[in-house]
Amino acid sequence: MENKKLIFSGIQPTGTFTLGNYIGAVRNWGPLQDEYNCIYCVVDMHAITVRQDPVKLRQATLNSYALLMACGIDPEKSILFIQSHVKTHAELSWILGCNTQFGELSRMTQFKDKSQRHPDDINSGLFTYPVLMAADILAYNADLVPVGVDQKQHLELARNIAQRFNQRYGEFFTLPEPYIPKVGAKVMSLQDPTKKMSKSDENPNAVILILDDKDTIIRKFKRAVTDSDTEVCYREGKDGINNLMTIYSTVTGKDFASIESEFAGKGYGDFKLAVGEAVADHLEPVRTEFARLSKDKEYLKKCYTDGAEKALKYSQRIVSKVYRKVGFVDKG
Ligand code: ATP
Ligand code: LTN
Repeated sequence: MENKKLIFSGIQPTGTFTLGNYIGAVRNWGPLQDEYNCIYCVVDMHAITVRQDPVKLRQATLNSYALLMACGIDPEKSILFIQSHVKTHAELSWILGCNTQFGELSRMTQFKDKSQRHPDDINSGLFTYPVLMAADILAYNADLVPVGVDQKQHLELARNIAQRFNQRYGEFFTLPEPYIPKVGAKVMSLQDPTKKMSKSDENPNAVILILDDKDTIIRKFKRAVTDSDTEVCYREGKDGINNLMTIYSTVTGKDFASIESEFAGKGYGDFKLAVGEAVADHLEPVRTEFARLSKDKEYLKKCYTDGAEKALKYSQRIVSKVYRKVGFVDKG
């Protein structure tokens, strides 16, 4: 690979990507390919920290892979693979887990949220989830990690684990930096704009899926919860409108001031319709490309097989050095 900074990121195949996943993370991954060496993966091992139906997980993993390509990730430019195909992630995860404190993991807000939502299955994988995420990143010594703001705490933990390892065993890991977009780092639910838009929301009207058709997208935006005011402007307390303005701004490239003047004197109805249309039009090429790619199973298979091979080769070099550093005997 060329001598550029290295980007790593991953997404869980827990369903179709939402507009939040798209705006906060995935849409930024494609443009980074020209400036950086990029490694992206579908994190199926993370997905099973919450119960999954095996048949659905397999399908969702393949769909997520094709969706990433449809969103502009080019397997010729980036290494694009499926996490469980590359054994070094699990291997490094064990070592990093032995350098992570129980107390640190107990403070993770995602663990607290998810264990509250699934009280009958607080498994140890859910608890050590951030260790596997640190392994994903550190197995490549990545410099930058493009994610939405909800992943910031996990990234800070990854940095702390790397730092501790370096102190114990000598400088080795690069400390990864989060790469969080200035606008759209946290897209909110359309039904409760104080809550993050999430794949696992049980209310379908709260979430725009990037494969929703135009009518569905417009209908969901029309029903979006706003406030009793009438003015389209970005202001504290107007969570619903702020969220719609953020979405509109990221898909049209317009700033808040020009959005405010565009809708001055118009009602929320006009604004919601405009947001719905802009989002649907923006996502149209993704839907078309996804439909095309999904038919070509052989091509997809070739891409993820090649991707896994490259990822293994790259990470194996790093993980075997880690094995040596911690005192494991060379296999010869
Ligand atoms: P789940 O509901 O299954 O936990 P999720 O929707 O939170 O899933 P992830 O696969 O955990 O999605 O996240 C993939 C990427 O999308 C991460 O970088 C995450 O920060 C980002 N992301 C997720 N939701 C949002 C959101 N509402 N706004 C901005 N970015 C988001
Ligand atoms: N935890 C992340 C997904 C994820 C990830 C990673 C992101 C797993 N491994 C490595 C960046 C880098 C999430 O839930 N969004």
